[in-house]
Amino acid sequence: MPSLTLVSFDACPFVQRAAIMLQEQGRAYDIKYIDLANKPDWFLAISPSGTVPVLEVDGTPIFESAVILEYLDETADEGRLLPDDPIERAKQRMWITYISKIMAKAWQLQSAKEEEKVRALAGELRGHFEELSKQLPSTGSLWGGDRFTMVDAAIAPILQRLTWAETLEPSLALFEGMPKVVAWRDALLARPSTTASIVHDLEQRSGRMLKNLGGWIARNVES
Ligand SMILES: N[C@@H](CCC(=O)N[C@@H](CS)C(=O)NCC(=O)O)C(=O)O
Repeated sequence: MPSLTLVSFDACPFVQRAAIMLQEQGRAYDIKYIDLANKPDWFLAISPSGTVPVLEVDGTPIFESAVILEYLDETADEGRLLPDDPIERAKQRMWITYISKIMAKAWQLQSAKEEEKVRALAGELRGHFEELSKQLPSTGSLWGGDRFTMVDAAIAPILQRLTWAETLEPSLALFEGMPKVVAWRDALLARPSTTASIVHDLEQRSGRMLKNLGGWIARNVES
């Protein structure tokens, strides 16, 4: 098996996608944390867009979280997550792309300084979750029913952060009236791979980071 090193920033949901996949597969890996505010030269040499995650495979860098997920799936010992049928594979890839766009909006909601902007983004996010809700199966609480899929790995970090955002500002009601999405969120947040893929105090650290950025939802967080 090749040696795997995940180049990481501890609060990054895109890194967490890769860490969830590694945890689900039970693979051994090292983590190298970098400071995104002060990117080292060795990092910029392997990540042309300057973003984490990067997965180093025996020293070869792979960047872009969705590509890393696919690499890990293709090299799994057993239990591939992407199905054999090309249409079913395309469906997972297209919803992962959709979710990646939601992640950008979720970050804007967490860091926006004005309440009005936060409320508008919350409305847009509710629309996206309604769309996802229509795709969820009628039985089981995961994207694939009882089966964990790559879509689950891709969305878990953002469902986790938006749940933390709601703890700070319950009136956001991001999942109100969407029982299937709530069950999906609860199942993913309770999964060992979700908890094991982050530093244990990330919720508190993220709250302080958002407060320092002037985020409206974090206005009451103690610094
Ligand atoms: N499309 C990229 C997005 C990764 C991304 O935006 N990572 C953020 C941290 S969460 C980053 O590295 N930002 C650094 C920067 O933009 O300077 C992926 O899926 O890997």
